[in-house]
Amino acid sequence: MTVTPESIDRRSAIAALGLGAVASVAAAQMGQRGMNAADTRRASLLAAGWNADAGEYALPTLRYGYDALEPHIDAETMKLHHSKHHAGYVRGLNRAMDALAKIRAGDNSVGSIKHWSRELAFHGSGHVNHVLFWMCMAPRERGGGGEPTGTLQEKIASDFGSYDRFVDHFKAAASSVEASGWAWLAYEPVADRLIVTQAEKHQNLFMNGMHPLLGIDVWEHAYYLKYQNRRGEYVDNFMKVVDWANVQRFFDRARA
Ligand code: MN3
Repeated sequence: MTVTPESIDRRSAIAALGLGAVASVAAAQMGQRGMNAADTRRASLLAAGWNADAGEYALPTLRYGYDALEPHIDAETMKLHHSKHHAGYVRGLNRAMDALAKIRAGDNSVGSIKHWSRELAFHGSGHVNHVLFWMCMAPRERGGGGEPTGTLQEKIASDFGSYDRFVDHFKAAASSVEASGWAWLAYEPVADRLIVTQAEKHQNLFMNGMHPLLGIDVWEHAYYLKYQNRRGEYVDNFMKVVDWANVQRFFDRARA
């Protein structure tokens, strides 16, 4: 493959955005199913939201059907959320990347860099957050719900006091995000500490350097069709479909 400044930019972006964790988790699972190395790499990047053949970000296919998280997350919400909202962030991210490349090439005014940088942060974070969000959930018959086990369980108990205290903190964070945003369980590697935090919109208030592990989307598009203004009830139901095995994998990779 020819390495161009453009491809370096995109590869750097995908690493910085935190999608490497998803790609590596997906690659491990695909490798176990007997795919060859080249196909595993292509498919795992696609699972992380990057189409290597087209050289652009892409909407990943969900690992489960739109109705698989019923009754906790309804099929209509899942379909709109994935096929319309997430797809829109993918388009916006590719558009911003293209516009910035044109500016570097001299085809666009540098005066628009501020605008496109903001678009990049918003749509890029929107894309990454949703890739992680879908990976953080699973139907009950495929391991969704329950509680974490192993080193993540131990770390949660040590950093939050207990799993129940973590859940109280996480739910309070998710319930109190002002307007549209997210709550995250994240890992801060310098202090070797788990943190619960919020983000407004997709990216504001998030601390650089943290590795996102478990995120809940609390934009109204994530729950309003079923739960209307009852965000707390949505958060309770989200906890019943958390894929703790994948969250553990993100934790392992963040700590590696
Ligand atoms: Mn969303």
